[in-house]
Amino acid sequence: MDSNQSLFERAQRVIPGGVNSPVRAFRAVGGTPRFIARGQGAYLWDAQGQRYIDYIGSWGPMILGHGHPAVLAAVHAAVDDGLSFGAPTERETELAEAIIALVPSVEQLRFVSSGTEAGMSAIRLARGATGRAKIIKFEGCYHGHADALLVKAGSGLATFGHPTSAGVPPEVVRDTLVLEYNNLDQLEACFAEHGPALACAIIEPIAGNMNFVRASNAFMAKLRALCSAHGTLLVFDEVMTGFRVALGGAQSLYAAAIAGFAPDISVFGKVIGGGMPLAAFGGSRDVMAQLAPLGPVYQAGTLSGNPVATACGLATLHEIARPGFFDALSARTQALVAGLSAAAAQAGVPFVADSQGGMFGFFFAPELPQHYPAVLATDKARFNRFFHAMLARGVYLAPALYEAGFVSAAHSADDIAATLAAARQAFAEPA
Ligand code: KE4
Repeated sequence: MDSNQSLFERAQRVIPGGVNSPVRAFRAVGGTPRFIARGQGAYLWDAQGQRYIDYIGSWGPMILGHGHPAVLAAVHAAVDDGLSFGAPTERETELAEAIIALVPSVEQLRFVSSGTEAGMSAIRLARGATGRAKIIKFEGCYHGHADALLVKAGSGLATFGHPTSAGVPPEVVRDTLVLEYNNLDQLEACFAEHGPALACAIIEPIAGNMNFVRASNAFMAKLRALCSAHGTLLVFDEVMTGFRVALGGAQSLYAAAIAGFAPDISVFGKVIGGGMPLAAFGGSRDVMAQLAPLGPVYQAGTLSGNPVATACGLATLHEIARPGFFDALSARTQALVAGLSAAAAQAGVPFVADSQGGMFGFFFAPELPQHYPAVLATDKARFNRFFHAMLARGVYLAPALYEAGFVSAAHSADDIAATLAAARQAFAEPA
């Protein structure tokens, strides 16, 4: 069996960086990426037969763990009926109905094949529905790699984006205004200056793409109020948080805390595909009526609503909607986070952690960051050492400081205990 290193060297000869998504290359943490041979339950096995407790879960989709029998049965049955038709199927309607039943703010939705495609389409829809060009995003939030969203500007008042990626011309990001997450003053100032020109504000309600940073209720309430006052659409990017932090997504948590709260457009992915390429964006009937073939906003996709992916997603949603699922998942994740904090405290290591539902994050810092600059100020070197100390002990955490972690329903109390035992040793390692 080839080693991870030999597989990595071979992959790099034919695939840029040896990976099909940059974060997989371990460049943030160093070392050799693990080439995964298979997954089962809470575990992954790499090409060398090494088993890991998996806290990435394919970056969120695998909320049931790998190889859930009901999901595999649904996928096998769908495969036998055909891989793709390019024509409508009943199961697309079933999955749309299932999602809409769980998310009151969504009356209609459209399936696509990735979170990027869903986020990109949501922005185009917001611009088409409002006839406006400018959009707000927040520093540290990631909404996929569509040009207009691949922007990271300096802090400070809404500024013209400076693309972090080559190939994104200035004219494409001219209308992308980047604000500091949780910064009420910047929000007020931006709407005061640009309000009538703002098509939408897109936000990760819990920012998993800067590890784990919550938008405060005050900030979210203000964002909602300013969007409503200026006719700007509030776009909730729930690709990561949807059906992960709660059955109704992060928006269900804000709706419980803020009277009448609801986003105008929601973006979903990851969990709703159960590990297959499937994402969606949705909103009110009026907004969604702007989409072709009904309205002037064009959006399309050869594999959108793919029959195998919808079977996988539907089976996954069916399982997570069972009574008690999220209570159990939340309790398991909270036990992990509390145990990590206790182990770090015992070792005298500055460490903070947080979780919601089956999503968690942690920082080597004295307190939880509230925005991207604070995340940047945490101890990244210590994070990287901890990552490798855990990997060496068979615990696979996200290989980057700016990523969240995920617990599945397959993670047992013994898996959490084994993780905490490894963490106690890792925290004790000399800095
Ligand atoms: P995809 O195009 O990767 O399916 O989704 C893009 C996306 C959109 N919105 C949010 C909030 C997301 O987290 C993502 C994708 N997340 C990353 C990990 N943080 C996917 C992993 C990767 O890039 O390989």
